Formats: sequence, structure tokens, C-alpha cells
Amino acid sequence: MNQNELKKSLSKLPLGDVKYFESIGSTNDEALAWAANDTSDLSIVVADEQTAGRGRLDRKWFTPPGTALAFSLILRPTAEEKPHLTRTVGLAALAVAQSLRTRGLEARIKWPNDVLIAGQKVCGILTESVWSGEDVDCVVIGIGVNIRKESVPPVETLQFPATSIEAELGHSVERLEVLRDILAAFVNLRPSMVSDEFITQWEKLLAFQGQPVQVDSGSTPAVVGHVTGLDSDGSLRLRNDHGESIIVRFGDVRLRPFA
Ligand code: BT5
Repeated sequence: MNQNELKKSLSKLPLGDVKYFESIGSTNDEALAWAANDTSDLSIVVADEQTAGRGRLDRKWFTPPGTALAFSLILRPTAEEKPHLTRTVGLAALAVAQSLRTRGLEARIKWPNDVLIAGQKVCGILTESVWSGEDVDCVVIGIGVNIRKESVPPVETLQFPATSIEAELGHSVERLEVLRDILAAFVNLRPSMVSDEFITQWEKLLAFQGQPVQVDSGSTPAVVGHVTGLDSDGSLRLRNDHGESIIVRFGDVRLRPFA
């Protein structure tokens, strides 16, 4: 991958500016700094390697060189989109999941910010907002996708099993084609983000639908219940053993199957 190949591959998509780095700390950090300079909507930072890739709460995200996709999109929301920005992570997850499904992979979304194949994490998403007073000026959407087997972190460092696209497909794929497909899916889906139908589409690809899960949030006791769907803002709906409906809001939550 290099700047020319990247620009050529993305040239037909309605994106903003494109920045490529052979190696960088974190594409989200670069995009957050860039966004402060009136960068146009859908500008993108792509890196071959991240040396300080971040997950939520500054957990580490592993991106060794030549093995994965690590990129950050700058979304400048329209006035119509602004009331629906809690759906942004769903928009990114749906774009990734749909594009993997067109390759024959059974991708599902583990609420709130992961994409799984066969119950294993293949993609993590980190959204961060840039505020201007009381208003969100833009959202940086960081997406990491494991392409080659070498992009999967050592198993002893993981709390949730992980996989890569090539391990699941059993053959090699072009990283730039995967990137282009994800971005094309994102652009196609974006207009629907403001509609109720968007939540239905997101629900259809939720992992663990109808199954028991445990959600840990660190501060409050863990919540256990069966997944029933999503609220209109993208919060997760569960039903507990007493038949009560529970809404789990976004935040530093971890979801796993409940045995
Ligand atoms: C995430 O956080 O899953 C969000 C990851 C976002 C990464 C992208 S890459 C481009 C952009 N630039 C950045 O700096 N970040 C974004 P979280 O749900 O907190 O999960 C983090 C956990 O996933 C770690 O603690 C590890 O256990 C695990 N992990 C780390 N690297 C992984 C990988 N390559 N594949 C699967 N799991 C991984």
C-alpha cells in the first residue's frame, strides 16, 4: 500500500482529502488534529502500521505493518444527522459487516463497537466527537480490520477471541479492495442513518439476538439478559429473567455471551 495506490483505489468515491502514513501512532489522533483545521467531510487518514493504536478507554489496538486496515474517517454531520449521532458507530459497523457479507462471510455486529465473524472479533470501531461549544462539530470514526492472520494479537493478550478475514476465507484478499468496499458501503448507508429503517437493518445483523448475554460496565453491577434489539438511539435492549426490559446505554460497556 502507498499513497498513490490508495488515492487511485478510492478515486471514484465521494470522499474528502486522503492522507496516508506508512507508520503512525494512531490514525484517530491524526484525524482529530486534522479535523480542527476545517477538513472537509469524509476526509480519511489511513496507515499501514499503528504504533499506538487505541481502543476504548485507551486500551491497545494491535496493527502490525502490512497486515491490517487502520483508518479514520472525519464525519461532518449535517443538521439532519446531528440528532442521531449515537447511531454513528452502528453506521460504521453496518458498513463493515455488509461489505464482509458480500464476500460470503457471516459477519455480525457485537454491540456496541465490534464486528465478528464466527463469534470472533475481526474489526473494532472507536468513535470520538469534536465539540464546538454545545455542538458536535465532527465525529472521527476509527476502524481497524484484521486482514492477514498476522494482524491477530497473541491469544494471551485477548479477552475476546479474534480472527482475520484471510483466516476465515482461506485465501488472500486485497487490502485496498476491502477498504474501498467498506467506504462504499458507508457512503451508501449514510442517508438512511436518520430513518427508523436504519435501526431495523442494524438489529438484523446484531450478534447474540435472542441469546443470553452479560454486559459489564465497570462501575455498576453486571447486567444479564436476553438480547431483544435496539432502542431508537442505538442503545441495546435486553429482557431479564423477570421479564423486565432493560436498556443498556453506550459507554464503556463489555458484552459477552452468558453461559
Ligand atoms: C475497539 O476497542 O475495539 C476499538 C478499536 C479501534 C481501532 C481503530 S484502528 C484505526 C483507529 N485508530 C486508533 O487508534 N483506533 C482506531 P475496544 O472495544 O476497547 O477493544 C480493545 C480490545 O480489543 C483490546 O483490549 C484487545 O483485547 C483487543 N484487540 C486489540 N487489537 C486487536 C485486534 N487487532 N483484533 C482483535 N482484537 C484486538
